[in-house]
Amino acid sequence: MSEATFLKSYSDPKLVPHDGPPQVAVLGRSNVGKSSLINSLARDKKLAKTSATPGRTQLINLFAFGKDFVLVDLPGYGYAKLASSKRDILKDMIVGYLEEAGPLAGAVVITDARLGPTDLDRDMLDALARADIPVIIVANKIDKLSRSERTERMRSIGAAYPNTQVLPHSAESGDGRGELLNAIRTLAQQQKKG
Ligand SMILES: Nc1nc2c(ncn2[C@@H]2O[C@H](COP(=O)(O)OP(=O)(O)OP(=O)(O)O)[C@@H](O)[C@H]2O)c(=O)[nH]1
Ligand SMILES: [Mg+2]
Repeated sequence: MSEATFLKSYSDPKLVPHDGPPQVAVLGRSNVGKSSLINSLARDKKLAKTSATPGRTQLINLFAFGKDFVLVDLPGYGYAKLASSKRDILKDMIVGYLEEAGPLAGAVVITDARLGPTDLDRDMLDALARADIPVIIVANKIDKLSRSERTERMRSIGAAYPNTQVLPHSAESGDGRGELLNAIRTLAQQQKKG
C-alpha cells in the first residue's frame, strides 16, 4: 500500500499552490536518486518516475504524505549532457520554485554517499542557508558502501556541515527510511507551529 499520493505536476513554479500541508523540496544532482527516495519513503516503487539515465524528472511533481507534508520532486541539477537550453529551463524551475513559490518547511538535499557533497551540492547548500531554509542532507545509495566506508562518509559530511542534520539512506535496502521520514515530519511540524 502506498503511503503517499501523487497530487499534480507543474512546469511553472508560480502556479504551485501553497495552501496544503507544509512542503519539503527534494533537491540533488541528476540521477542521485531523488525520485527513488520519494518512492522509498512512500513504499511505492511506481509512485515517482525513476530511470537509470539522468534527466528523468523534468517537472515539479507534488506528492502528499497524508496531511503531514508534501514532498516536491524536482529536476536534478548538473546533468552536463542535456542541451543547454533545456538545462536552463530545468534550472529556472528549481530556482523559481525555491525563490518565488512561497514558504518552504525545508529541503532534503540528496548527495551520493560514494562522493559526498560535490561543488554543485555545496552551492545549493550555501543558497539554502542564505535563504534560511532548514535542510536535511542525505547520503544516498549508502548500500554501495562498506560498513567502514559508511562510518567515514557520515563523519566527513558531519564535519563539513556541523549544524545540519545528515542521514544515510538507501532506496535499495530501505536503510535509513524510518529516520529520514521522522526528520521530514519534524521539519513539517516546526513550520506548522512557527
Ligand atoms: N544502489 C542504489 N541505487 C539507487 C538508489 N537510489 C536510486 N538508485 C538508482 O539510481 C538511478 C537514478 O534514480 P532516480 O530516482 O531516477 O534519480 P533522480 O535523482 O530522480 O534523477 P533525475 O530525475 O534524472 O534527476 C536509478 O537507476 C535508481 O535505481 C539507492 O539508494 N541505491
Ligand atoms: Mg527524478
